Amino acid sequence: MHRVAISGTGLLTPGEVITNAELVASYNAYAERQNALNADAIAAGTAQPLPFSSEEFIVKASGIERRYVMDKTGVLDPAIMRPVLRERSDDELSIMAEIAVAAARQALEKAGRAAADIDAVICAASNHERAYPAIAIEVQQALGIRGFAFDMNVACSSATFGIQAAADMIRSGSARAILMVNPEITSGHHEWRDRDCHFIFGDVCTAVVLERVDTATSGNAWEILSTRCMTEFSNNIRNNNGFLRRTREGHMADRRDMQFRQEGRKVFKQVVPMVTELMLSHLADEGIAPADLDRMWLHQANKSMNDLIGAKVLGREPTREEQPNVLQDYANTSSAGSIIAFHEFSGDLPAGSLGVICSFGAGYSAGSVIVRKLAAAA
Ligand code: CO8
Repeated sequence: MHRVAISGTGLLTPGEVITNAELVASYNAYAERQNALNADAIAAGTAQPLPFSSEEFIVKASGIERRYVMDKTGVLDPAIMRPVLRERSDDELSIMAEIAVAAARQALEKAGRAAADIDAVICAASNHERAYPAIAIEVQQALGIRGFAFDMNVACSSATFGIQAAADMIRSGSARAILMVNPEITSGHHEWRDRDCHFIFGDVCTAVVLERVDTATSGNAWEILSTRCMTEFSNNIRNNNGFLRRTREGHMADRRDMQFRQEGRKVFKQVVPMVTELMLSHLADEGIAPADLDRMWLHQANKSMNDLIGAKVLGREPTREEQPNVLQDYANTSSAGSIIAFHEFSGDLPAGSLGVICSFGAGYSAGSVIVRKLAAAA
């Protein structure tokens, strides 16, 4: 069995930013417009007016201040309220593959690896832009990687489940090194017209190179000591869009359940204890005391949720260094969130530091990855 390390990460941040002020102004203009259109039904009591959103609520309830998106104009246009992305021909690189390739190049460079060193590509994301051929195979071809590639989806936990799958393959010898990419164009399956969740998501792509410890030469390589994944069925985060849509009467209409929807308060209450238990039992089974952790890179959905999980795991309030958040700048980027935190806040720690990458979200699903920083190769 081989020991496995994360030896490089990459981050592609889209060029367009939406602040809370811009988002709320656009949503409120949409609500006003809809209320004017439905004025008669609202006056007759047969329809409810759409409520207005507020910046104060968003920051207080979530900690989110802005988000990056692939297309700002469409999302903010009260007559559109979704990104408008150019259709590409079958011969062009697809948009998910394009951002994945950009993040992957960075991760490969950080790891000091070339395409020839990689044996497999995993595209782990909460939605894929088509059924087949796999986005991962397109990325594989674009980078000139041999071996095999596949897509996988475990919503917000796609990246940690992808790390476990990759680590197990490297450990057992079926691949020497694996590239995992997480292109998250959440803006495409988000519901920007729903006041209760319109502020939650952002777009981004992360990439991770995993290889054997004995080949890792990067100055920021982290051995994967242990991984643990769990799932527990819940309808509290759901999206009913799928390939059977056109087989069902009425499903081609603009239906609310064909985009992301959630019972946010229930998710908060149920996921916090679930994740705390996962992290604590995982650490205990590996003989690691929470007090020995130098850093936790948590899923980036909600600041209060992270504060609570961090405090329950450590038994005291974590410092910002111990538990860095990126959600104020990126919002929830689904599976990429904990990887962005790791990418931005792992290089400063000395060799021997211990940390946990932890994701949680729809499914429910949660993944915990315990890592220790390796000494730089001589
Ligand atoms: N502006 C003003 N007021 C608002 C707004 C708003 N935008 N939204 C809600 N309110 C009001 C409500 O109407 C309510 O009013 P009242 O008390 O009068 O009824 C009040 O504010 C409180 O509302 P909530 O109870 O909904 O507010 P919360 O404090 O619970 O905060 C959150 C809402 C921020 C959504 C919070 O519940 C949360 O973050 N929960 C956890 C969510 C989470 O972690 N989800 C993970 C899902 S993501 C995932 O797994 C990936 C899925 C795949 C990716 C999908 C990509 C699209």
